[in-house]
Amino acid sequence: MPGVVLVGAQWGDEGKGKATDLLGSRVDYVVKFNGGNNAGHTVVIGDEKYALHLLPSGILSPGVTPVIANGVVVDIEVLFQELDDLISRGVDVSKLLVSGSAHVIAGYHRTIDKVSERFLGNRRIGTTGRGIGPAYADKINRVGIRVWDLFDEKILAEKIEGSLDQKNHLLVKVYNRRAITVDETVAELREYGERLRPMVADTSLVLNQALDAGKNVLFEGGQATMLDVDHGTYPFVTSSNATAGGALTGSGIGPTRISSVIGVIKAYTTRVGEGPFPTELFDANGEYLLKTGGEYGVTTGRSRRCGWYDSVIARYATRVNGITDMVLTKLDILTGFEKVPVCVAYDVDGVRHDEMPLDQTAFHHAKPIYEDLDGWWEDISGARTFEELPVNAQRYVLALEEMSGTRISAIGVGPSRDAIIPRH
Ligand code: 2SA
Ligand code: GDP
Ligand code: MG
Repeated sequence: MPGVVLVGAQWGDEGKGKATDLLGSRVDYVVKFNGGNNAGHTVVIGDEKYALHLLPSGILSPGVTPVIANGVVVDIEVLFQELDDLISRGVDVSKLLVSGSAHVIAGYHRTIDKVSERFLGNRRIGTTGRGIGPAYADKINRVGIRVWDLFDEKILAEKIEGSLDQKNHLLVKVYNRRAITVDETVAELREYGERLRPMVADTSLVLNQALDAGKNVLFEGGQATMLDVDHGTYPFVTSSNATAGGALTGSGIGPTRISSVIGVIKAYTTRVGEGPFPTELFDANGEYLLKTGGEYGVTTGRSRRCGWYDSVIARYATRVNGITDMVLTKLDILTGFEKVPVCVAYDVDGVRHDEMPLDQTAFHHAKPIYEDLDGWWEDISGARTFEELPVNAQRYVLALEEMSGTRISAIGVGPSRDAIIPRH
């Protein structure tokens, strides 16, 4: 291995949780490097279904040390809810490490996230309302609270005071809300401090030492390429770097540590929240993908918007992440279509674009140019080798591989841990 990054290649919910879990038996550390409890990763093990948000999916693999690194924003109450839920289900969570430099989500971040979305009206982002954007904004504005700060009440109160200064002005004068007091926030954050303390570590040091010792470390991206704050469909993005580069700054390791980048991509496309989506379907096919694919948000329960596979996005994701291997998921959901359209390029106001237009106005105007591939009718959920797939399903995978500019090294044919076809 030893340093492997795993990222979403579309707008999220590609099945990163399952892909991480699959690699779990081969890795020593699984690191969450961006985002927070906006993420929702589903892992199905036998009859048990786990929905993970703030915890890295690798926590379900015995032997793995899960790490919440510096690039994450941590809602401590949610962290302990998730931990308690896993403990009650018999999962060993004792190895979890949390970076002291990770930023903390406070109640006022959640409040501002929700009221500002309401205030934006039809310009809203469609956030998860978990306070992610406001917590990252504070980090960049240098008024954020870090995990280290929780252990010194005086410093904590000072920092909260600094952070609340402008916010209360905004909350009271603009949003017509009550002011938030320093004391209530100190009480909220201090409540969990003592329980958190034994988990807190210099995770950059721990990970670099692990890599020096030849351990395998998997960096698990939250959200996805098209939601990345720099490379996604800005402003309809999350507030962190969900692309491979985020694994470096988000965990304090250097680029020379990474040997491969795995992109997880669905055999069709989904998006939750607002923003442009060229291959989105508004017809019975979209409804079919939603229902058959069970495309509902793991965190908020929102219906995901559904559309066909977009190879322009796949090529873009390959490029901006340096993807070496793709895991193609949910091929089983495409069973039963006469033809399966795949977007090969965009028509933007009469001009063909083979590459992703960076100008967001152009991307809003992008109309997909489709190539129709032949479908298949057979149930493929029991296939465990490439050859067991119907010939048209094989052709679909080979066509996607060719169009996306990277090899497809594994194919998902069902939600369970074993429903996967390895290739290469
Ligand atoms: P935020 O809350 O500030 O990160 O929202 C900004 C945009 O990022 C999108 N986003 C997501 N998109 C897909 N999946 C996510 N996780 C959950 C899931 C989502 C859910 O796995 O299903 O339950 O609704 C996720 N998290 C953030 C979000 O929709 C905004 O477009
Ligand atoms: P993540 O955010 O990328 O981890 O993905 P989510 O967990 O939000 O959504 C992916 C959904 O697809 C989950 O319900 C998984 O159990 C499911 N899933 C993953 N791979 C496959 C697959 O190959 N086939 C099917 N049918 N479901 C899958
Ligand atoms: Mg998800």
